[in-house]
Amino acid sequence: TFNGTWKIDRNDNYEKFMEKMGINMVKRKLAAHDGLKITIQQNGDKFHVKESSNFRTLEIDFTLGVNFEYSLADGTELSGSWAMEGDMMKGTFTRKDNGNLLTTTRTVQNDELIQSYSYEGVDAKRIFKKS
Ligand code: MYR
Repeated sequence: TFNGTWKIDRNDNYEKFMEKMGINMVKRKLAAHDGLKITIQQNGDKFHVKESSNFRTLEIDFTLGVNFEYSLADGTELSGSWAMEGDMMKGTFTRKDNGNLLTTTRTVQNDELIQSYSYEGVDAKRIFKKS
């Protein structure tokens, strides 16, 4: 279901979310149009994710239920893991700088990948189309 290359189509409340994350206005404006593309390859409980945007290109490997480190484009470091709950990926990450929780989910609905984010009571979504 998740396998393939997904290109950002639209955002929902993403600017408010980034504001809550403490990202300044200039960076928020750039990040709202980051052209994010993610390629997901799932093999059992192992994932390989290629991420590319106007900011950077990187590749991430993780295993469901196993903690790993991930840095946001602005350098903010997270530590946490993904788990599968039914057809949904659920990520639980902690910011290393302040210990706050960031949760995220991924689902595929009507050929779209919907990633939700939640931080300190602010929810956002980024919606991707298969490319
Ligand atoms: C991946 O599966 O793509 C790698 C791990 C993702 C970790 C969680 C991503 C949270 C990103 C939040 C973006 C917030 C920007 C302010």
